[in-house]
Amino acid sequence: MGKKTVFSGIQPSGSLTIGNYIGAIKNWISLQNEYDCYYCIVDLHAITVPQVPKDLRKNTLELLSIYLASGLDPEKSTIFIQSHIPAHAELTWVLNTISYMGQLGRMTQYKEKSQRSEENLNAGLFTYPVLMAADILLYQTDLVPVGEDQKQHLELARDLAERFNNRYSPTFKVPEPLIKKEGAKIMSLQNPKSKMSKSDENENGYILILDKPDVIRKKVKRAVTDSIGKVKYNDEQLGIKNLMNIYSVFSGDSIQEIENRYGGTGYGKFKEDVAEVVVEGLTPIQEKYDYYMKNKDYLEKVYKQAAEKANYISMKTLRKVYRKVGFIQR
Ligand code: ATP
Ligand code: LTN
Repeated sequence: MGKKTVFSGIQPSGSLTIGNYIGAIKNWISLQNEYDCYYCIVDLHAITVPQVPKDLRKNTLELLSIYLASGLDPEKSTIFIQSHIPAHAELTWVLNTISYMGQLGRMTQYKEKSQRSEENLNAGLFTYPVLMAADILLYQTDLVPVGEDQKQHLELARDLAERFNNRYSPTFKVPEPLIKKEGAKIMSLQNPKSKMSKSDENENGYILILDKPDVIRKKVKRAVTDSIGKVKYNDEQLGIKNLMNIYSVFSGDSIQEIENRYGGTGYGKFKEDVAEVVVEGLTPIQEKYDYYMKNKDYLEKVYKQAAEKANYISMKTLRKVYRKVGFIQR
């Protein structure tokens, strides 16, 4: 009783990178004891770009296995699949009616994605952040742990909550983003000016959570750095800065400790050690992942049980909303 609520989600749209792990999942784990946490697999969001149905099913179970293997605990957190809870789509519709086209058109992610697929632009991509707002607001969420790139969407969720509350009467909690400074934005290993992204065409740009040790070593070795040759944390050396962030998150060592240790050794040894801390961090996750993927019955038990709670809580909010906008009780 009295615990604050946390909500976050990831799309089951392909293999996760260490950017997703560091920016999202890793932070979620530490919140489990203190908060009432909802961790969602947002499959409704995933279909805003074309998906092969059988791959989407597979990716969904893979993502659930990664959640569990990383340390999300179904005894502590509600780990569920978005499409299992009808209230998400239903609240989205209501929120669509108070969303301004202009504001949605200014969303950076929408602008980027719409430039990439100009001829086949679907309306789901446009209202994507409204669905995200519905996810968050249904659970009366206090805190939303995400990477830096989701900040603008969070701002929209807050605007919609306030707009609804003002237009009708207080209904939604206004959520706060929780963005960790270290690792909020892990950059591409090939271009440290752009975000590490699983949709990068160059696979050397990202490390996947499920990449094998040798692949990780190879990718880190090829990571773009500079000709300065000194391991120092600053904006002149974005590649090195990014590798230091990765090292720091996986080892728990501070940036200062890393600078002291490698300041005089050059990049070769530093990169080798970066690869090793990443391998060390990911190996136990990969082992547990294989275990969960072999236990589909267990996975089913987890998401079905969680859906019951998510459904109960989300319906409480949806009923209020429907009453306030003037719908007759079902
Ligand atoms: P894509 O790269 O295909 O556009 P994505 O990797 O951003 O997708 P999402 O499902 O959109 O994947 O993001 C899931 C979570 O991971 C979000 O909280 C997001 O902020 C975080 N995240 C994604 N990439 C990074 C990154 N490079 N650094 C830090 N956090 C990240
Ligand atoms: N848009 C988010 C995924 C997402 C989400 C959410 C995150 C969907 N619904 C609710 C936090 C809370 C992304 O990371 N691309």
